[in-house]
Amino acid sequence: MTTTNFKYSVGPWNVHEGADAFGPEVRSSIPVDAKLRKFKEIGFTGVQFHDDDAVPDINDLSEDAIKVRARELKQELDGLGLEAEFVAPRLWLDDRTIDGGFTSNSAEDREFAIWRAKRSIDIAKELGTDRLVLWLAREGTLCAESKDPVLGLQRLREAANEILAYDPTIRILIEPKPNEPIDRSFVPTVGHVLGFAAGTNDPNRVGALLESAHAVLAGLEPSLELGFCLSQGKLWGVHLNDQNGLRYDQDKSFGVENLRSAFNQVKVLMDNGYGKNGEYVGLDVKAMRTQSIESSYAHLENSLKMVRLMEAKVRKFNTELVDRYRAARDYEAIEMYVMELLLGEQ
Ligand code: XUL
Ligand code: MN
Repeated sequence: MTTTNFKYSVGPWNVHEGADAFGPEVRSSIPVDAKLRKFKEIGFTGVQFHDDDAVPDINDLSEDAIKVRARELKQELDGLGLEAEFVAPRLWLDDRTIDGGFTSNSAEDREFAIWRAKRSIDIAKELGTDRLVLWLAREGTLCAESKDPVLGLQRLREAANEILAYDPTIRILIEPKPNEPIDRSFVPTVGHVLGFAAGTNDPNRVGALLESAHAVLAGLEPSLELGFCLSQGKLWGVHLNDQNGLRYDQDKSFGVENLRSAFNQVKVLMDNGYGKNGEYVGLDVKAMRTQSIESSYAHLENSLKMVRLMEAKVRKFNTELVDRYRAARDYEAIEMYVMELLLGEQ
């Protein structure tokens, strides 16, 4: 029987006010400390932070003041029995990152991006984590000819090397996404991430965070993308969620679109001992805009429940039976067995 000691994590942005590209907020804001308490109550032990989730108004503070604020947050987390999983510089909101951060055509803007990445490392160290997540939101093109793709990758490599040199213990987890907000990303998939990692000054400290929806947006199957990273010892984080095909990034609750894929995602994690080096099972899910403030956390509770239900299905999976079907090359039988397992008929 496969056992797990999965630890679960979530970010403050996963409880939000419901604004989308076409309409404003529909729910009032919930203060971060209230969110943290609720996360713990629901069953999360890890918290994912953007730099400015951890230290609001980060651009206006001195480097020392940023560390002081981060230390205060660490105390709060300790008090709640929570851990910081990672810190990610929010490099897509500022006026100075309109054209991207590390790959912006403006040298001044690239410098700002590096400054934020270094401050994120300072915060991470204060919070007791060695994980820096880079979602490369605007590192790509809206207009194909606006950036040289080779120079873009070189700039990204220089940035990664500067980050690696800034702190000898920090690990970079690149979270790829093929599009949105940009049209085309320079690093659209985990395959690109691992190729990119190999060209940095310390490939052992550059790995991947795979988000299910982002793999679907690239037309790829998330469980295979997870398997690819696991086969290289490079799956250092996950953002489980779901996505209905090639649309805007939906961040749906885990498993609500594709049960079989959800099952296979949990299975590949469990079969390969994901978590044994302290990795978290992270969620990156959004509440639907229709929901009232009272159900601000339902998508998190539901996603967690779905992961756990899938864990139970994986434990029930009859490996001996499937091995026999494999030997007989009876793949129709395997397929039906999995359907019945998921439908509760096994
Ligand atoms: C964006 C996304 C981000 C990252 C963290 O699509 O997934 O929330 O996970 O910056
Ligand atoms: Mn994500």
